[in-house]
Amino acid sequence: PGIRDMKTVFSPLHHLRSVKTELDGGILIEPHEKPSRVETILARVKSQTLGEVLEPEEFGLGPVKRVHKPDYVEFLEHCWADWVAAGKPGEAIPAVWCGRGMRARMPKDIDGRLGYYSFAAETSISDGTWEAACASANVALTAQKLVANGERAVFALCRPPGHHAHADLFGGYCFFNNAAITAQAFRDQGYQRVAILDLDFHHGNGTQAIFYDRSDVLTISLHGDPDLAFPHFLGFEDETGEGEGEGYNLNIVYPPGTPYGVWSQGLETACERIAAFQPGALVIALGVDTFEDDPISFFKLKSADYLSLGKRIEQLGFPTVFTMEGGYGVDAIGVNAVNVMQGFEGKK
Ligand code: OKP
Ligand code: MG
Ligand code: ZN
Repeated sequence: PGIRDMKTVFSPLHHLRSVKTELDGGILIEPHEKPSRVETILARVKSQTLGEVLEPEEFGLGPVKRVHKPDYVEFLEHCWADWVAAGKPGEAIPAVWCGRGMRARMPKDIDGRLGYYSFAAETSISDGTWEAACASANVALTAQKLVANGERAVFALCRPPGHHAHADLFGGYCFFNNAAITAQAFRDQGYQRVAILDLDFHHGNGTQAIFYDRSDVLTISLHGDPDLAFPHFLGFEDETGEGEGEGYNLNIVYPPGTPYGVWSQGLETACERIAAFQPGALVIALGVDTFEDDPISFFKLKSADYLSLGKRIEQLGFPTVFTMEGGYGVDAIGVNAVNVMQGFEGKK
């Protein structure tokens, strides 16, 4: 297999995640993270004949539980049924958290458990969320298996996204951390070092937290300054890892209006760090919400910039899995995401 026929893994089961609500600005809006996002990207994969499109294999919960806590996985599986059984009229939305000075113990009541297992309120849960989250992890794990079996790079067209999910927290539209699950799968198959580079506009807080005290998985994220952008409570540049992991987390933050010419200097810094680390595999948490017209973000990347970005990642020379993260609102997310792959392939 060459690099000129990149495979895409995609599951139609993503449609099962079809919540009607996102809490935003004090009202419930139609979610930004909606099914048409990945259908737009898939259509572009096909119209550009990027390469074969495969459905995922079933990996079960084993590789998911290598990253996520069993009680969290159990909570997600039964959350919607528990919510309905409690007689709630709408979709499941957390509304209470363990604030400073309160006790971080898990309550029995579904409202209490929703708060215990989340860090934000914009991510509603309804029927099918669990199934779609499982399918999304299977998409990533299928891409991981293909790369472990010799593919140079594979595009995991995941939905829902994953990089905000911690070992036992959902939020930011994420439930299972697909990039972290992918990296851990490489580790469990004997890869000594794995790097995760998060290019989504938002900080990959879940990914950072999962590997924060480890030196075997290098985590790097470029993102909007958390003082001004979600997730607000993690992602600052003084977060460099702890214990064994000291020096193995790197955050590069940018202000509103950042264009590719500035952002790409951070990409260069990230690439140099990854090259020094010499991972056996690379996972790119790919968001295209860095685009100038993204409705919820504030960088100014243009469509052609995604070709350059893909080319730079290819130059690193490591076996690579791309997991799809954010990118909203506009038809251009198809062009932009696939431009990364075509830049990588050197086709355009
Ligand atoms: C998910 B991913 C907007 C607040 C932001 C959550 C953003 C989640 C982004 N009013 N809400 O990283 O693209
Ligand atoms: Mg990022
Ligand atoms: Zn994002």
